[in-house]
Amino acid sequence: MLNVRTVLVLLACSFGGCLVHGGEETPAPKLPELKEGQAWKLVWSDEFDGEQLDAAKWETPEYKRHDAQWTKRAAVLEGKGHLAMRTFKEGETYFNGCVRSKGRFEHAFGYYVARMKLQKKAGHWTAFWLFNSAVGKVGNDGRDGSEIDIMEKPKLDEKIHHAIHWDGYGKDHKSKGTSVAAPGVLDGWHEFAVLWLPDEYIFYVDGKETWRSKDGGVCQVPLYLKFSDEIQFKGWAGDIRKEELPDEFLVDYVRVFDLVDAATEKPVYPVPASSIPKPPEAEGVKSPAAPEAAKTP
Ligand SMILES: [Ca+2]
Repeated sequence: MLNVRTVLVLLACSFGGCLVHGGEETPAPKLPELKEGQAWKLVWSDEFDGEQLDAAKWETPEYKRHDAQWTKRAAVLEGKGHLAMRTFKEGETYFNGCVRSKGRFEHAFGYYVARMKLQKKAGHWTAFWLFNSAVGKVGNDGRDGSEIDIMEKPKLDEKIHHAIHWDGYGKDHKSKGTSVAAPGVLDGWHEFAVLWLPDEYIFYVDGKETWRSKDGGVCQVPLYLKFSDEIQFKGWAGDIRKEELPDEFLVDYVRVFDLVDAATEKPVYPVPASSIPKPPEAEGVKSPAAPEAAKTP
């Protein structure tokens, strides 16, 4: 029999699109206001339910990254509907991780939102970002590829960092970023998002606009999604060697929405095709190999 709370949750869900997993209620994200005749259409998501990270959506690269080792063991589902991104030490080696939708989902434009609970210890930083190897193309500003840092959290303060990087990571590297106030961000769950339009990026924390940017001329090519943790002993997040580990950050969901015409459900702007090769249509037809990315920065 339905109790009163269940009925209330079901009612709330039918209007707001919330989900209940792991016995915990997930509120629907606060999507930006729509113009007359427009709607949001969910095009990709992961709720992180179950026990195993979905390999059809994510890869988990393993290599030395700054002063730590990225390992699959640091990017796991913790069984309560969350992705747990862990930071730990074994012997003298620090481990953390990365998940990325490379080769699975690469998209341009739309609203990208994740609900996250941040780390508790200093000396490492959380990031939710969009990337592909085209960021390395020098010239044409960032239109031919930009790194979009939806959020980075390097310090245990009440701020969130947003940034755009383009034209590689060498002498031609350009970037623009900002730190914004985010009261209470170290406690509980928070939403981090970017609305990527063809002519502007608009960043959000908990559904409130925090920054607008047209830096780099706005990326026009599909990017993949990444969640990562990073450690630099002498970096902007402080020195992790002074901290007691383990630590972690959690991701409750990530969702990508296209801004569409409410009547036709077609995006209101042309969305460039993904560069992910399609499977062969007929037997004997070989699909082209995926272009190998340059060394991921
Ligand atoms: Ca460029």
